[in-house]
Amino acid sequence: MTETIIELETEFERIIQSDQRIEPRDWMPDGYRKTLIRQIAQHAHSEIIGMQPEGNWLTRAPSLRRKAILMAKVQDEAGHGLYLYSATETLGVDRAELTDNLIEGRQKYSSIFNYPTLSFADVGVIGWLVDGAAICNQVPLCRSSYGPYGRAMIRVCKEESFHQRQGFELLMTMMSGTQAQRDMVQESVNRWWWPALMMFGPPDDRSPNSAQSMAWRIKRHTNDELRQRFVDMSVPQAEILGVTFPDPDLRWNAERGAHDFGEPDWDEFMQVVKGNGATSVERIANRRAAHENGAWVREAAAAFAARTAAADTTTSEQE
Ligand code: FAQ
Repeated sequence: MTETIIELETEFERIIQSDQRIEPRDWMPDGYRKTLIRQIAQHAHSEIIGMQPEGNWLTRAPSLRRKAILMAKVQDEAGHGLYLYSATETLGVDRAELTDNLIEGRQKYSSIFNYPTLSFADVGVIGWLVDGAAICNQVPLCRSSYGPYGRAMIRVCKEESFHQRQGFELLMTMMSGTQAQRDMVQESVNRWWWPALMMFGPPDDRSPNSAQSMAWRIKRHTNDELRQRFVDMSVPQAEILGVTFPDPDLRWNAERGAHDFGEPDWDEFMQVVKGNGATSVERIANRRAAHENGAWVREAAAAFAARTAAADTTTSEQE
């Protein structure tokens, strides 16, 4: 028996070290399974809760075109949540259980969705910076060692890239408008910049999961590496737009070949992660209400499935 477990562990390690994929039916250590469930569920919840901040502007989009674009984007986020819940289900947990974990506060979702969307410019800035940060973090996850997660991420990333471009295009339009529109964009960038940097998670020396997740090749880069990549990517884009980031320490460091930047407020991050963000209570209350209001749909679908299965059994018995 012990020998068998050693053999299974050796085979698992061989697959990881040779950059192949672990698939649902493969043996995996309990810790690997738990880590994946934690991360993928948190990611799925983020996509679903992430529909709310932008959804807030659907009824007030300034034109039919902007409304259609926004509606399509918000629907895409729902799709991402569903692929990710499906990926989590391959690890042996039920989606209903994950939803309960979210609305009962037992599982997290991204800190970024606990901030309010105060102007329509926020729709553009979320597309540009939040989807931009999401892409930076998620492109390496396409090579995550767990097959269903990596494959789900490929489509998610394609759609997120499109979202990022729509955000940038919206902001370019506003920046070539009136002074009031330009001010609205800058004010929005000022509010979202630091929360966007926090999306990458705590600094590496305070990230308890990174080392093991990197060893298992679930994560491919540390939180700080990805944060740096995002800053370097965003600075030239801000110059093209004509906006600045609210960080007096942000400057090019020729020696490092990268930008130096200030420290995000990690106390604020911890507060938000603990559920004390500006909109934390509202986000979960909305999700809970949507779940409760959808109970009749789930019951109807289950009743229909049971009736169809019973009819199939009767037909096959008669044949
Ligand atoms: N917010 O040890 P680490 C999107 C927690 S999708 C809240 O570094 P790890 C699309 C972490 O869970 C955005 N909690 O953790 C969209 C852990 O707590 P635990 C979501 C956070 O897992 C765009 C503790 O802190 N993306 O935006 C956060 O190795 C627009 C210690 O941290 C993903 O989920 C945070 N920001 O690294 C939708 C990507 N950061 O569980 C709508 C996949 C950390 O031990 C509109 N996830 N924590 O109690 C990941 O890459 C990783 O999970 C990290 C965190 C990098 C987020």
